[in-house]
Amino acid sequence: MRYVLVCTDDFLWKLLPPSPGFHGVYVVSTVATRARIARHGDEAVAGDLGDEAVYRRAFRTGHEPVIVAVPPLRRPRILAAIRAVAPTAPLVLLGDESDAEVDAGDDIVLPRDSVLERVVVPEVERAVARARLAKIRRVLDPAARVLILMQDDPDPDAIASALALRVVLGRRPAAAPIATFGRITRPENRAMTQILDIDVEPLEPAAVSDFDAVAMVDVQPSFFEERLGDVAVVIDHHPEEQPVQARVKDIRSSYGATSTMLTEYLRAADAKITTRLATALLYGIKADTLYLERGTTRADVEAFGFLHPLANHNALRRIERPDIPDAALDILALGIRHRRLVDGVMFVHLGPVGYPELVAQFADLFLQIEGAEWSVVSGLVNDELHVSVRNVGYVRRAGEVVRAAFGELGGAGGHRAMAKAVIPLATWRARVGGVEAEPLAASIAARFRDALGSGRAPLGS
Ligand SMILES: [Mn+2]
Repeated sequence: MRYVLVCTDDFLWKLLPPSPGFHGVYVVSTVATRARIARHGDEAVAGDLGDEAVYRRAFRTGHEPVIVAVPPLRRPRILAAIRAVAPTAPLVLLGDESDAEVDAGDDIVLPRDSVLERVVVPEVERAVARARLAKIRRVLDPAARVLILMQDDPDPDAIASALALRVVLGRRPAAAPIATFGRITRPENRAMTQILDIDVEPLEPAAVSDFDAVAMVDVQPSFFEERLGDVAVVIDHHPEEQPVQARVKDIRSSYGATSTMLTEYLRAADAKITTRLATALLYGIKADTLYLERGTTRADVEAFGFLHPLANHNALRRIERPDIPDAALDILALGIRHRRLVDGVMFVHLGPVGYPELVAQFADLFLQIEGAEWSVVSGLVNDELHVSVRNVGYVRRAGEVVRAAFGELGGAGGHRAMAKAVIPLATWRARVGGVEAEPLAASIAARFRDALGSGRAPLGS
């Protein structure tokens, strides 16, 4: 795009020199300045900035964006001259201390503060990240084998952060394995490691001594029962409840996700961010912040915006919506046949199901049925009754209703739009009644409707 840059001297030429995406004509006051700019092969015109004539030579279409940096006292005449030639050109004024009083009309005034805020501060933050990174590398680079340790049932934020740390350190998997003392239980998290091909190793605590250094992500030493000895690096966003003993610690509890912190490290390091890594980090931020709804800072939104175009959204969809096994379709068919939609609540009892996640998956599915504001899907898994609840989001909090309906019988809770209860069948038999399909479904619906009806006020009022 061609610009018209207006300034008495060569300040704008020095501040905004021509570049591949940015070229134009510098409008200056003196022939000497024009000559200096022209000697460098750049385009300039000279003349009285308060006179239309110089702008007739500078503009070609009259629609070129204009950037103006001139002393405040001369501004009114100069702007009038520009407007006489190019009345509709987009115009940005570089401001100064007197700008509070300037009425710029439709023009944009770029206050001096914003240069600090938009140009200097982000670069300072990058420099801070680089300095932190240098500290981490000084501690970890001498180690032949670095253990990247996550919590016992690692979640997407932990897994993505671990993968990112390995890239930040420029290490191959063997030189920095990603490990947990526990195992990954949630199916979406297992799907994440499979679809994105991330190697998470189960590790015995005793094996920690085989490594030359331990780096923790999304977790702190005090979260472990095991004693871990010397910890080299801790990068985490959980509040520091006990002082963390580590050679380098970076704990930012205002952040929604450790993945956000690692995204900053990757950018500071100018590391190559593959599609796989971007997808993992984006999922890490999404999962920990409930799609930027919970505990989100500007940094999380910034990292999210940076990663979004780099990620594989097909892979993300496959992770978030796990496959439904063929055998589950018969269970689904049974559920569909016995479904009941009552006052906007879709009740479905599936009977015995192979594993608990199917109940949750079908709860998502049944919420899509026309007229359903809630879906309440139940199933029997081993000796437990699982109830998954979803709602459209603008009604009462799901977690609250589920606690009221089932809290006295077992584990129950959740968030605004999703919740679940898990009740031992023995408790249900003793306290409520039969666990055969019909009485069970009827009791679940009755308890849920009671809880829903007894709510004090709908959400948002
Ligand atoms: Mn986290």
